[in-house]
Amino acid sequence: MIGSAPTPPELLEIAITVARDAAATAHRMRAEGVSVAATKSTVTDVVTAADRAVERQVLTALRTRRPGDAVLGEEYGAGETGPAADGGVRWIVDPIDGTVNYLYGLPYCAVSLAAEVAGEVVAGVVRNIATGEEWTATAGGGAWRDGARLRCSAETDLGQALVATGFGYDAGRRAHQARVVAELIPHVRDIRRMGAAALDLCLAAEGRVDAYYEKGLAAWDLAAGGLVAREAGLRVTGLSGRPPGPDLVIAAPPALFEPLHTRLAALDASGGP
Ligand code: LIP
Repeated sequence: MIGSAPTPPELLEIAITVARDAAATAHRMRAEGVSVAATKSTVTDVVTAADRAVERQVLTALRTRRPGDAVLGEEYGAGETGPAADGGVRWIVDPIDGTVNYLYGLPYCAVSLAAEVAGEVVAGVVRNIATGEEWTATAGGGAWRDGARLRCSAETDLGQALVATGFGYDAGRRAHQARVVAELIPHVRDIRRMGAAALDLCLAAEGRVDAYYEKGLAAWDLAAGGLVAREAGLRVTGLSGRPPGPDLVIAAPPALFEPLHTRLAALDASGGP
């Protein structure tokens, strides 16, 4: 690696340019008609031609702007560039988060792109493909949507909290997650299942939901939205002090974190298939 890594604002500028172009391509391909190209972990875990085309476009753009950087993507993994050099930059991309929504034409899907330096996410952008809403953040630089600085919910009563969550593609896991929701729902205001983790985290960042949790997220679902959420004041962790990851992600304002964490731990939210 030559010289030091760019600053978080410099990486964010690249991420925004690349994500906007990617979202435009996804939007155009949706208008032209989209179908299932293949399935992945289960028959309901679909990938469309647009997921692949958009990730390819992001890879090419990053290779041009930042030739030596590593890229980890949902569709092509890390295979295209290999791991990041020591202290180097790794980009983490979900070309279309909320692919099932995208397939059905529901306006809740996003391009998510984050830059990680020495293992820490330092810049991220989440752009809704249908609405054009754009959330950005840099480590220590705050979280923003369309030029407005974001602060998470000030709600202090879990019983009044609107909580977002999601379900996996495996039927057994969905059954376990549904049991957790069934036990949790009497103790919160209501549940929202909207279908895209990156957007759920961004809505929590600006208090359009009060909190979010989900089991089964991959790095690309979490990287950019997780930074936006943290920079807006949310605690974003796993269960029992573990880092946020596939076992469980909990994103909640400080006042709601412990009561929500206690309920989710008691309900074995990180358990099941
Ligand atoms: C989706 C996540 C969502 C989850 C879905 C799926 P994808 O990611 O964003 O939160 O509930 O099961 O994992 O597959 O659309 O990139």
